[in-house]
Amino acid sequence: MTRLSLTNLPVTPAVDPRALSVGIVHLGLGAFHRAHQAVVTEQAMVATGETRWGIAGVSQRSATVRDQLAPQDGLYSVLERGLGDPTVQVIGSIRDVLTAPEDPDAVVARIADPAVTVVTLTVTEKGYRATGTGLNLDDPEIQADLTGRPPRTVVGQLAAGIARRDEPLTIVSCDNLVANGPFLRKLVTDYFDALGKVPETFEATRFPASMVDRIVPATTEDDRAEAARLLGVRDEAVVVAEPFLQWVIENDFAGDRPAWERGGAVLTADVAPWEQAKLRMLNATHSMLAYLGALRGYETIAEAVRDDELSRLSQALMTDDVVPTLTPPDGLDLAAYGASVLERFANPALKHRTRQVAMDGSVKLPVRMLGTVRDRLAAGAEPRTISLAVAAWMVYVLRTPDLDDPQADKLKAAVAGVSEPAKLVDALLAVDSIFTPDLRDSTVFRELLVEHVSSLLAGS
Ligand code: CS2
Repeated sequence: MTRLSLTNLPVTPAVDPRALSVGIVHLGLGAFHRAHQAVVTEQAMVATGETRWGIAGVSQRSATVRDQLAPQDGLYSVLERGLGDPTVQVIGSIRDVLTAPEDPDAVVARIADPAVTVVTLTVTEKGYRATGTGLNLDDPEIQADLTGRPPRTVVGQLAAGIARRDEPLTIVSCDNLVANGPFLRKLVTDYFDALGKVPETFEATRFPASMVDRIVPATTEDDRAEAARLLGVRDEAVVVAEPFLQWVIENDFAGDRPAWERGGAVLTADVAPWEQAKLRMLNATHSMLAYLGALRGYETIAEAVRDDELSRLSQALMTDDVVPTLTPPDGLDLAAYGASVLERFANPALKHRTRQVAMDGSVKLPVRMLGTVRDRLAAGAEPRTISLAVAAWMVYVLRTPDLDDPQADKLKAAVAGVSEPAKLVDALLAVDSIFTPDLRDSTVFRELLVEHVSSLLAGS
């Protein structure tokens, strides 16, 4: 079958890709970016007629995405799977693809390009190479970047790009982190401090926070076949997504930016309440369903949330533990939001695997679960269901031989040979890159964990 490309265009992209110039660099060219920011950016250009917001996407590890996109002139499709028939849309906003390990200098040169005024990032939690409080200066890749080699880490790339610019830049983190913008600013500051020199343009560099939301499971061969059926041409780079898409961005830019609000995003003065509601309600419940679901043998999140008990627990997690910790953003009804999250999870067409959501627990738990635990303990409450979610992760770590986690070796070593509930809880609570002393020392939390781990271990 012929391959999607500019000369084989079954569905015309909403903008003419040939007319676009690059104004944005995106670090982390995974499926999420292609189903989210790249779509909103394209829609913003359609609405305004602007052509200067083409994207140069950077893959941080392998050349797979470049090899998929290059023969297709950067084009790819988004296969939307909702309750009705799937639909497909061809996206043309990605105009250049770089593979960082092959040419790290080219990445820095792109960030330094005066035509580029915005850098966006989706590099996942672990891509930031942070400790709980700042940049992980013990990370060997950070140390190697600090010696002055062409940078390989995200923070190193940003710092080198900023140092080469005359005009200030805006850097928008689009990862699921608490206060992602200020957090990234702190990491880049730590990097410059370790270097011992801060470039003049850093002062004016902006790091707006942003909240992103769209469920984007890994693409399967079935999805590629479905897209080919709908398009009539083969697309190796297709991404799958639910119909829902949300992007809330703090309106704090150093220079020009795309009119993302014309492409469906919300620009606001304060992202924090949106972000907190999303991380604590959606992402925490997602993770709990992933761990409990995987332990019950469910392949997908949709199967897990259709289990009556897991559905009830999801509801309890949000209502009893999370909602009391939140200050909702204006106009957001938290009960309705929770119900809509569960409906989205139940979408049977998405086939989002529990294993995929379960990965990288060591960096996800602190962001999506432990803040809720801390707040409930401080309020003198018993955080029952959120503790079950943490306990499910503990049992998952114990039971999963090929754990997919940046700290897998450390976690597996901690639980090796452990079979008693209290020992499992203590072994994992002692991992100080995940649990802070206040949590480790809480008898209420520990007792809840031991109780839940006991019943999970006994249950199968
Ligand atoms: C998920 C998220 O894999 C995960 O950890 O919880 O990727 C989730 O699908 C997105 O944040 C939804 O916006």
